[in-house]
Amino acid sequence: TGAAAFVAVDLGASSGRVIVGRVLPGDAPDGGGTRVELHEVTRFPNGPVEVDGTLHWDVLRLHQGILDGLRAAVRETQARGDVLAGIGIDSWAVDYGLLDADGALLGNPVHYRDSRTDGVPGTVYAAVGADEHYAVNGLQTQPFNTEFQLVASAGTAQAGAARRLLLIPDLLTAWLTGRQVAEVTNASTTGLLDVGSRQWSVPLVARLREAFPSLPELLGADGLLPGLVEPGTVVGPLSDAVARAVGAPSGVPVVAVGSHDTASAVVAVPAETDRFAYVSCGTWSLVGLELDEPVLSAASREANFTNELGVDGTVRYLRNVMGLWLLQESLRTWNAAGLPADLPDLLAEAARVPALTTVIDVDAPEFLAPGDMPARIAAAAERSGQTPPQSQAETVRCILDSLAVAYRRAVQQASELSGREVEVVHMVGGGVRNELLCQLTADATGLPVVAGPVEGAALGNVLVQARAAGVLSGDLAALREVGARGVELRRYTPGAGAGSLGVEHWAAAALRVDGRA
Ligand code: LFR
Repeated sequence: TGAAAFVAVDLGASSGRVIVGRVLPGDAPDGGGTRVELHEVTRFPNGPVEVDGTLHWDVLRLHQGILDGLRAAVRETQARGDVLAGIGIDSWAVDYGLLDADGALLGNPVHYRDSRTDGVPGTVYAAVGADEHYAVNGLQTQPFNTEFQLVASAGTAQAGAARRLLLIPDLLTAWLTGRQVAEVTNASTTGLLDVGSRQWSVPLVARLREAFPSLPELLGADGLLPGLVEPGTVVGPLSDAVARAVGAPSGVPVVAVGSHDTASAVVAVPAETDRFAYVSCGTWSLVGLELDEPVLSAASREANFTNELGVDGTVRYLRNVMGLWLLQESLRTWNAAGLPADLPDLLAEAARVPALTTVIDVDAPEFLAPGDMPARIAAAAERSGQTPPQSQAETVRCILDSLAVAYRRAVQQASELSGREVEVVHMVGGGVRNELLCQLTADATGLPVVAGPVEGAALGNVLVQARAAGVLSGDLAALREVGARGVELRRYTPGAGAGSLGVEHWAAAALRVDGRA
């Protein structure tokens, strides 16, 4: 008989992927040596669509991409004689679709980089304090947190007509199954969850509705928010209509995985000790630790560390670093201006630019919105009294060095604020293909870097499904062992790159970025 095959739908800000994970038994007599083989079936572009000055997601196009991917995955699985044993969807966090009383989508979901939330956190915190928030939700302040999006849109006709709010993966899951849930890892990015109880916070929501009476009802029988489920819960079988449309057998379970992509990516970190930090490296870089309990101290809040929920009762204690968005948006700007910009060439050239020539604070809010990124980087360099990058390669080098400086700060601070020692940095996600960035991360942190898997979120998605189906068993460590077996890992040693600088240079650069040197 064939292998158990699971479909992982992993939606990123710049592309969506449908990936099949086959769980292959090992040849050890005790069944040991089980591994997962990942195979990308389809990939489709994703990105913001601006209409009338508002940035949206083209969520119907994403749904179509999922259907096309499922159809191809079913065909492949059948050709191999495998058994299609589950489907799970993960995506970026915070964004949502609103449904009316008939269950119809009210407009296209708004993109988290839209400017409608500019200034909103300040308004909200003036009414319900930042400290009061953090004590309950443990969440970082980002202008795009779901809570702030809801306040920004309160009183609109659309909000008035809304009867249900579904986060993006939950919305797409509902379109596959007809069932509405809120998966908890992603719900933890809304701002409305109690990080300790892993339940919607009744008191915090009440305080918000008191302060902003035009906010719609959120909780209770008439509330917008559906019931919560933990990762590993079967939401329901693929609906008959969808099963027919994609040629799938009936009854394939659709599973709530760690539906926040970062939660799935952290499951796939091939850690062998609990003294690890991770950098989940895609459009964003999520840098932090896996903990058993949230860190809710004032110092943690001031450092804007977030306590997002992970699989199996864990907490993802991390900071959002602006990530490869800076590079993606630079390439887009150059291409739009008709300048040749080939990433492999630029990276090769950037590797020859001396390290730490120019470093900027990548997390400055001015980098969040789409637009001319090289110009914003040059302006930031100039403002801090440095020579702005003079070429595309220098701009790329400035981005990579500055990301590595930000990783260094985040790893150090996470360790200090939580009291957890860190011995190794794991990099997962598409960004690990960038070898220069991996080496710079080792140099900057002074720690060994283990890079891989590239499709971290998809692997974590498959591992959680496989356990829910009873094909795998055990705790996160057991899942990680299985996951690590199927992937190629690369190791980077601090100081070992051509032109690597010692860690003291990175410490000095971090002070420069902080304006303390
Ligand atoms: C990464 C990510 C981050 C979240 C950001 C916006 O893809 O999910 O974790 O902060 O996107 O949703």
